[in-house]
Amino acid sequence: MNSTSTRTRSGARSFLPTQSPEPEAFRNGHASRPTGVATPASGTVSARPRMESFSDPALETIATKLERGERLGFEDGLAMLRTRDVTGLGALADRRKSELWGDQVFFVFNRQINPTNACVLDCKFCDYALRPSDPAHYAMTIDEILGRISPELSEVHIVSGLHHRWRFEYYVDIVRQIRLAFPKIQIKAWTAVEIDFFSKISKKSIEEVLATMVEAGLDSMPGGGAEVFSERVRKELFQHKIGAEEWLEVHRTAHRMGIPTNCTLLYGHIETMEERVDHLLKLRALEDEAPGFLAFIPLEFQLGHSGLRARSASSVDGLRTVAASRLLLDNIPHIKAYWVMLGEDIASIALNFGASDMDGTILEEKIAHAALAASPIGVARDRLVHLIHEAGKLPVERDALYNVKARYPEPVAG
Ligand code: V47
Repeated sequence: MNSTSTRTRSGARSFLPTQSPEPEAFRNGHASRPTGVATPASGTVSARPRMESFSDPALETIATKLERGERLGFEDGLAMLRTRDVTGLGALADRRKSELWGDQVFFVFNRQINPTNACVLDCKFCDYALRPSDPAHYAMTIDEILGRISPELSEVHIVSGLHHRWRFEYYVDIVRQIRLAFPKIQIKAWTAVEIDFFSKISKKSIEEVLATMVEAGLDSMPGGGAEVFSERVRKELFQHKIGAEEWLEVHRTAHRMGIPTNCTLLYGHIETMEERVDHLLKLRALEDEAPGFLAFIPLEFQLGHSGLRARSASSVDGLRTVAASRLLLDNIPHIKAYWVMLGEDIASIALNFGASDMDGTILEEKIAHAALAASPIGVARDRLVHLIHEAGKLPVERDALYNVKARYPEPVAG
């Protein structure tokens, strides 16, 4: 593990680094070693004098709080999401990110697999899932799933629809057969929504479902399905899906069992800024209570055929959301710039707005592309390395659990 993990009595552990980044991350002229000291769960104690100046007085207040190691609150979150001084906010978030990770930006050689798009939930915002009665739906056999995997991958990321006929044992077998065929590949599988569904169809507790998955080969869990923790939005857009309490309970249980997970926010649809901030604070509270998040991924809503909005969130809104997340989620190690939904260019810019991870090569993205995302459906490793270099950062290839696999220092000119 790249970060020093700190275990609590329940088995939950924080992956936030307890020390400044290793000096070798700063070879090849990639920035000087940061002087700030990251203090988990309580913001930052910075040894550096303030370099930023702000046109928005709210950012002055926030910068002062950060210098004092004070935690940011709800009003700070709102001010960050609304500020017109987006570069000032970005500078603050980039400083915090550098205190945690230096100039390193992480990515993984991975593939996404979506075993079926048949789903019993019928969420209004989702263009990927089809009703079970729709003859156009697909459902993969285990051989079809295995056929998509090659041994060089570090991670497979599996997210599925909730199939009307598949039994719990089939979902377990997907994990088991991948583990048997590719013992070195880490398996990041099933969102909290799927785990909750498995619990219902198998009549097992969340803990039993997770234990069965771990025994079959699961290494970590992705962060999807959280959408936005608002009952108002849930009733409007995804009324049959689990709400905040159940989503948080699945991740709480996973963390207590020592399973690392991610978390997400789906933004840019009908949610308010207040609902975004409330969502972020609920994630932060869970990480305080039962640590175990590796990364937070802000997912920009892709309009697709949903008709929910005339336009997608602006690029500036995307950058503010990344930066505000970095500063509010002071106890979560990484913020991902998810190039699939942000687009490659904005994702590369987001690496100077607090993001420290680009997810990965992905190779076959279906969810955002069903909703007409303009990004490629997958990218080569070289492309991610290039996007990270373009942002002036140091690309670090990792595995699913953030063990470092390779560093890609910029070729020295001349
Ligand atoms: O849960 C569905 C969202 C999620 C749309 O954990 C949409 O490392 C945008 O969670 N526009 C799946 N988003 C993706 C996801 C994810 C992606 C990358 C990394 C990780 C990780 C997790 O996508 C779903 C849902 O929240 N989604 N439809 C849409 N039209």
